[in-house]
Parts: sequence; C-alpha cells; structure tokens
Amino acid sequence: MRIIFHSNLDDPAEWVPHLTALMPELKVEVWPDIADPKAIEGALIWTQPEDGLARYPNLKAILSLGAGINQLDLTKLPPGVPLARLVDPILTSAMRDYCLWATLRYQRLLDMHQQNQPQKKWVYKQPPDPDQWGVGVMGLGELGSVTARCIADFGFKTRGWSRTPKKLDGVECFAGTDQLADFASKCDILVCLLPLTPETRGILSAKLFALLPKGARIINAGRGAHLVEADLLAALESGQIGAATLDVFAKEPLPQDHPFWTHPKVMVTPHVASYCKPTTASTQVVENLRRAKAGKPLLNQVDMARGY
Ligand code: NDP
Ligand code: OXD
Repeated sequence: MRIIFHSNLDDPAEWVPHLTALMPELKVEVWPDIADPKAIEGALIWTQPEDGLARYPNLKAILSLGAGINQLDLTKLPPGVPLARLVDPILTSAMRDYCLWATLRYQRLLDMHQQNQPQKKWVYKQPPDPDQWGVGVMGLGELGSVTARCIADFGFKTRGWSRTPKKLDGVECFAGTDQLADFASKCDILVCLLPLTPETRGILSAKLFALLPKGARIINAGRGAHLVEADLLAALESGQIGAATLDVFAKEPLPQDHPFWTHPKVMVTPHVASYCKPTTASTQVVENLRRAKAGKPLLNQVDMARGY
C-alpha cells in the first residue's frame, strides 16, 4: 500500500520507521515527491497539500495527524473518501496535563506570583482550596472527559458541557444550548476543548463571558476560532474575565504585533497543549490503513454532517 504524507509540523523521518515496523509492505511518499498519483491509497496529513487530494483517484482514506480535523477544509476534501482523526493515549494525557497545569496555576495564584517577580514583590498569600473553585470543561469527548475527570480528582468543583447528555463520575454534566447558561454560571475557570464546527465557532464571546462569574479565567486549548479575540480583550479590560491561558489562535503563529503577546493577564503558549507521537499513534494509523484497504469503516471516523 502507498500513502502520501504531508505536514508542516510532523517529521516524516520520525513516522516512517514506526509505520513500516507495523506494516512492512507500506510505502510512504512525502509530498511533493509522489511517483504515481494513481498508486496512492491513503493520505496521512495535518493540512491538505497545496495541490489538493483530488489528484489521487484511488484514495481510500484520509487520516488526520491530529485529534482535530478543521485545519483540513472539509469542503475541499474529495467527496466520499472517509476521514479519521487521531485518538491516542499520549495526545489525551498531554492535553489533560496542560489543562490541569493551567487550572492549578490559577488556583495556586502562580499567575500573580509570576507578575510580581519583575518588581521583586514578595507576597505571602494562601490560595483558596480547589473546592472553592468551579471549573467547567466545554466538550466532553476523548480529551474533555479525561481532563474533567482529572480536574475533579484534584478536588475542584467540576462541571462539563457537551452536545448530547453525558454521565461522568464527579463531574456535573450539562448538555446543549439550553443548559449553557446554567453550566457557565458557576465556572470560575472555563476550559474549552470543543471541536471547531459552525455551532462552536465564536462560542467564547462577550455573550458567554457575561454568563460567567465576574473575574472568571479562560483556558482555550480547542481552536483559535472558538474565541472572539476582541471580546476577550474587552472583557479583560472590564474585569469580567480575570485572565486567560491561550494555546490556539485565529492566526498561527500569533502575529508579532498581536496584543495577546504582551497582555499582563494573558498567557500565550504556541499550540503545544497536546501533540501526537508516532510511537503510539502509528498503531491507529496502520489499523485504519488496513481497514481502508479492506473497505471497512475507519476507527474514529469523522461524521462529516456533524463536522467532528
Ligand atoms: P471529540 O470529538 O472526542 O469530543 C468533542 C466534544 O465536544 C464532545 O463531547 C461533543 O459532544 C462536544 N461538542 C461538539 N459540538 C458541540 C456543541 N455544538 N455543543 C456542545 N458540545 C459540543 O474531540 P476531542 O476531545 O478528541 O478533541 C477536541 C478538540 O480539541 C479537537 O477538535 C481540537 O480542536 C482540539 N485539540 C487541540 C489540541 C491542542 O494542542 N491545542 C490538540 C488536540 C486537539 P458529544 O459528546 O455530545 O458529541
Ligand atoms: C490536534 C492539534 O488537533 O494538535 O491534534 O491541534
């Protein structure tokens, strides 16, 4: 089986040995060096190659190199070819750890201590205990459910919000737009782990911020387009939002002159909340290539109508 590999972030030299160890007959061709487009049966990609995927008439599967798929413009994918996203233990635990770290940073007042350091200010202050903080996780899928459970285990009053109802130990669950206001009303810290869809685009907006307790913190590790950046800047100015940890941005890399870089209440990380490694993720990729070859449904296949 022959596949193309295309990513501006992932190194094919790291992936190929892991993939071929599991599937010795696999030939990986790194875009743009494709010998015969007709021989290509799979695409392992982060973004679409500039010349698209329509030139591979025998393509049987498109496999995202990430958990998210909206970096691939779904409207430009060849119709009828199944698309799968990655679900991987390292990716899940890395995201859980990032969101826990950002939550603890606020609970332990580490953001305040960090701001005091340049002025050599020594402020002794005991932080409120975790159970004094309401933490809400938007999106209770592969990443959100594990993250919410972990935050709950650390003693935070944890709630979660998803499209369809969920039950999670130690997490108060809310679902659908009807329950969004109720969910938001007790989120001192709001974590966004939603996929980007027409329904969730711009959801982190002035309208939602107004539903949160005054001074709430935002952690966005979903996608940049979930956030209305101007609304966040205004809410930070008014004090409705107390601080934000942002990993994803409307434009990446974040432009040099963007106000988030220097905002005293914003922590910027460069889309590193999570990542996938070929050491573990190759297993799902190879399983999906075998399934594609056999005409079976893929693992973690994206529902194109739902958009995630
Ligand atoms: P999943 O598809 O497993 O979970 C998505 C969750 O969001 C589900 O609980 C789903 O609800 C919920 N959801 C979707 N639409 C809505 C809606 N309209 N209203 C309420 N809830 C909704 O995705 P993952 O957990 O694997 O990944 C989530 C996202 O995290 C990715 O799409 C990606 O954008 C981002 N990500 C970011 C990374 C980073 O490094 N910053 C790394 C990896 C992923 P339901 O359960 O009812 O279907
Ligand atoms: C992903 C990401 O979607 O890294 O996996 O953003």
